[in-house]
Amino acid sequence: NLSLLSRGPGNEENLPYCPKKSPLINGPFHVTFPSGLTLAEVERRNPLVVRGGRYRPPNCESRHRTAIIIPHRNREHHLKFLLYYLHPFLQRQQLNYGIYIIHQGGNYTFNRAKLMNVGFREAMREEDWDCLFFHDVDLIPEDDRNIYTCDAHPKHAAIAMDKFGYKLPYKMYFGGVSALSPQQYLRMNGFPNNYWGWGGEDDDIGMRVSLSGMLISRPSLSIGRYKMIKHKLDDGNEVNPKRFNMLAKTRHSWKNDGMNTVEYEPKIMRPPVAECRGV
Ligand code: UD2
Ligand code: MN
Repeated sequence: NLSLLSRGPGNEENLPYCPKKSPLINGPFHVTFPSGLTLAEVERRNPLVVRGGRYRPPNCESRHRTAIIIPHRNREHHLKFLLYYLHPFLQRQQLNYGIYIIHQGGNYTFNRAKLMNVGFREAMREEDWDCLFFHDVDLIPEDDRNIYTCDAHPKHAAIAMDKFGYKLPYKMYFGGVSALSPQQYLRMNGFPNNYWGWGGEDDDIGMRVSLSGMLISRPSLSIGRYKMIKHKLDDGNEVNPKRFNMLAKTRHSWKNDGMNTVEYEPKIMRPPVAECRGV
């Protein structure tokens, strides 16, 4: 019995598959930032989320296993709002999901793309995810028809953002929120490890997609809509002056820098259930 097997140990119920299209999808919703929101409130609103930010639909076997990878440092305020919207959003899509906050320790210059490689490795170590969403902490989706599953080609999901007037800023843009299957991610050797500070890494990633012979898939402009929480450039994430020189070399460097060279010292935080439910 396949549905029983795929549910894994500890879940003996034999549930039917969820419908191909979730009946809980509502379409556009209005994003606001309620004052006084706490993580405890996010937890209270998502009682079925368990340790490690994991969820599976209670009444059917999901057809999709999606990991959300969020690069993070000193953005607790944004993280709270993202989780407030993202948990219910993913639950309405009837996904089997896990949210991984990949926190960069210390004060050294921030490295968004390398954190994604770390997230990929740690998430895949834990579960055989069939899709990974690489998600800025400050981007809130505004339409739940923007389904968090993977396509036949790497997907750029954040196509229409308020900060760019809900238009794609340029054709090769791949920043904000993107989604790749493990096979797609490894085919392009993951993301670069050596972009320290702000900028350039998203274009490097976009170039890797085409250098490895893949196309970019996108939702429609009316569905791939996001609101970005307004912010300044963070301390420790100064603009990277080397970004243009580095981008000029990507076609030669991508095979020698990425998932095959990522090194880091992991420190996995797993607070007790009561503290981390909803995170
Ligand atoms: C743009 C891109 C982003 C990335 C960045 C250049 C959009 C919406 N996003 O974002 O994908 O390519 O340019 O690097 O255009 N972060 C922290 N702590 C920090 C610094 C960054 O958590 O101190 C994380 C966080 O998830 C944040 C992301 O890195 O959303 C990108 O950094 P940003 O939001 O400061 O950059 P932004 O908005 O210009
Ligand atoms: Mn931002």
